[in-house]
This record gives sequence, structure tokens and C-alpha cells, in this order.
Amino acid sequence: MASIAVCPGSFDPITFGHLDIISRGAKVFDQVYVSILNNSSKKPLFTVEERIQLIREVTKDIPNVKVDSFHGLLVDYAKEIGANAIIRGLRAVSDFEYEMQLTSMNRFLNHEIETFYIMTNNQYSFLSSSIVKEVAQYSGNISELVPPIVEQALQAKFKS
Ligand code: COD
Repeated sequence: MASIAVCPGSFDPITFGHLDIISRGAKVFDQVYVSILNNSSKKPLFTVEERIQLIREVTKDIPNVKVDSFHGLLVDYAKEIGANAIIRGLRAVSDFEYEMQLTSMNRFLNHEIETFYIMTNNQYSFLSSSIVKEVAQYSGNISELVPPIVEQALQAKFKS
């Protein structure tokens, strides 16, 4: 049986930290879905379509990665695509409390889906989409934090 994992998130936008866990996850699982939560109550900088395009572009050399979006509960979506694993990244102790809550709730909702954590690469432990957006907004250098296509997309957003 093929192992299918979902790597869910907001990815607003994708950073080198995300890319690191996606590519490492893709070495372990047969298929990895990078899936964006389509949540109408949040006000993201990039639309779901824009985020899908950016992720597709930066993961195009990883053949077993698929990019998608979902509404509603993650466990229901995972079941729909046949995934029995969730991949999440862990940056610091501060992530732990939220991640524990998320994993416990997902296990409560569907105990057949296991969550796997990948420790961040040290060089990305301080990196988040919010921090990148803040630095980009004030024209700071983000070239080592996001792929070039994402850097261009951020510059275009803040110019307009
Ligand atoms: N290094 C390593 N990993 C990183 C880094 C980094 N620098 N930056 C981010 N990551 C990891 C995050 O830890 C996460 O695992 C992943 O990358 C995506 O990050 P984000 O911030 O884009 O994603 P989140 O935290 O906004 O995603 C939240 C979900 C969409 C997963 C969650 O809200 C969800 O599942 N919602 C659906 C509703 C649901 O099922 N709720 C019940 C469970 S609570």
C-alpha cells in the first residue's frame, strides 16, 4: 500500500522553512499533498490560487508532491485523499503547545491518522510567513528566506 501524507498549512506564502519539511517528507512518503486551508474567515496576503501556483513552481522538481487546497476539517480531507499521515514542522518549544493541541484534536477526531513531526533545519528555526511578510513590507532583504519567485511575488504585492 502506498504511503500518502498531507502537509497542511496556510503557506501565506511558502518559505524555505516549509520547503525544507516538504522535501524531507517527500523522501519518506510515497506521495505528499501540500494542502492549503481555504479559510474564508482569515485575511491572507495571497489568494489560495496564488499560493497554489507559488508552491507548484517551487516544488516542481519533487515528483511525488501534489499541491491542493481544502475546506473544513483536516482529518476529513485526509480521508478523502487516502492519506493516513499528517506531516508538520517543529521550529521551537513555542510551537509545541499549539502542535500538541492540533495533533490531539486530530487524533480524537480520527485515530487512524498519525501525525509526524519534522524538526526544522537550524538555519530556518526563526522563519515564519508572517516575519517574511513584515520584512518584505519594509523592503528588507528576504532572498535567503524564500525562493526567488516568492520574493518577486511579495515585492509585487507590496508595490501595489
Ligand atoms: N521550519 C520548519 N517548519 C516550518 C517552518 C520553518 N521555518 N515554518 C513553518 N513550518 C511548518 C509549520 O510548523 C507547519 O507544520 C507547516 O510548516 C505549515 O505552516 P503554516 O504556518 O503555513 O500552517 P498553519 O499552522 O497555519 O496550519 C494550520 C492548519 C491549516 C493545519 C490547521 O489550522 C488546520 O488543520 N485547520 C483545519 C481545521 C481543522 O481540522 N481543525 C481541527 C484541528 S485543530
